[in-house]
Amino acid sequence: MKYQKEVDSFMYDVIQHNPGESIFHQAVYEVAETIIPFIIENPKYQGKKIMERIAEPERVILFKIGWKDDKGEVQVNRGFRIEMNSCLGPYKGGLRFHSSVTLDSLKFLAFEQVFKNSLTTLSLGGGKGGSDFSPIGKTDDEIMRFCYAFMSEIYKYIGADTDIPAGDIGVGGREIGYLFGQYKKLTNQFTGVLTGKGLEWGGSLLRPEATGFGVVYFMKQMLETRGLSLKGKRVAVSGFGNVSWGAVTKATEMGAKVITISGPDGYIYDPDGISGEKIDYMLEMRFKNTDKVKDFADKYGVEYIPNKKPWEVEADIALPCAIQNELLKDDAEDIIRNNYICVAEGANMPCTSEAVHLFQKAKLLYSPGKASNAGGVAVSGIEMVQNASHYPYKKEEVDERLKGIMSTIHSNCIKYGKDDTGYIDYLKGANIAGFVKVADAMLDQGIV
Ligand code: 2IT
Repeated sequence: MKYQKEVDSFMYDVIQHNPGESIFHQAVYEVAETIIPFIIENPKYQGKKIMERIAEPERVILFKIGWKDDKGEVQVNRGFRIEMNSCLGPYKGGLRFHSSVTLDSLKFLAFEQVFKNSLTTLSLGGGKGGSDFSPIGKTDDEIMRFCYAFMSEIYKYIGADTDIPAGDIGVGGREIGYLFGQYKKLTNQFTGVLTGKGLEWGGSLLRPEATGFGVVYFMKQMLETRGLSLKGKRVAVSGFGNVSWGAVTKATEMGAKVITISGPDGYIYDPDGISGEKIDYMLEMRFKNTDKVKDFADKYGVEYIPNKKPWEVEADIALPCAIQNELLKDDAEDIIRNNYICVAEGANMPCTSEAVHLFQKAKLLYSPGKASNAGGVAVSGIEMVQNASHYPYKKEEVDERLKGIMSTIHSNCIKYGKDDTGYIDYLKGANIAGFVKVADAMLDQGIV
């Protein structure tokens, strides 16, 4: 690759400066591969250490969370909020409650969020937070006590114009409710400090669906670049949480057939397509605090394949909607061998760098999460607008705005990512389009 030496030299410093943070290194590398060459070819962005500054969080808050479980035993968890970049607006990004949460994984997510939020066209900086607390196997009371303990520390740093958390893995409407209740109690303020709120108390219509719907709107446009439509296409989805649920709902509604969902325990194969009551059951599973998709197979008598991933089935479209680095080189080889047309990321960085390079080499339609899953944070931005104006939008209004934003992101990916042969490198396009806005704002705001 042209400028490989410059990319390597940049990465050498990032790795020295952030030892042991391999997921963060991976996310920065995936951006550096396209942005370092872009900076070299655009003198305006040189000499200001812009990428070095974007890769450095503006602030990291790390704290202890003590709480008691139902047996009265003391539990200790670690809480984080990474305030990554506020050039475009207040820090914005979800909270993840999952056993895999570390400073490393949240720095990767916060870094991705900066580019994603820039792509949404809204005024949103980037941040991310969470805890290594796992809701799996916990009772509702335990989750409530944990959320209160988490908020008792983090409330000092967040605010409707400062830093606005939302949900992510392990944090849905229930958790946002407990977090909001505690914020209100501690500050005596009812403000739009969190998004993903309940509809009756400041939430936006379609926020729960937004990430998955956005993925499908984006994927539809990807197919259209090749003159294809979604109708009748077989879609393999991974995960069974919020993003998967939204994606399954919208893909089915638009005439595609979703034939898999998955969990860490394996995947289910439903050749007739997941629809109707089965989609609603995905929502119910969340309240069981389980991460086993087998439960779905048991209930509906569909095939369950333990310890395997969906990509071994024959399908047309892959939507990885579970977690980072779930789709490895071998899986990418399965996808290419099975002649999939399109891979659109619903999760954040679910495909490893090796997998992404294989897709690009095979000229598959491939989009990174920062582009295709930006619908979630985009509707969070729309929730903030509704909160600030104290005026709720209708469902159709939110849906139109979401469609418009996904379409703008798609156009921007083409603008910066289409090569001479007509192939659209969505990763390159998303990186450059996201970078330009942030970099221009940083140049305007000086060295702070
Ligand atoms: O990864 C993501 O974009 C999210 N978890 C949503 C963040 C938000 O602030 O709505």
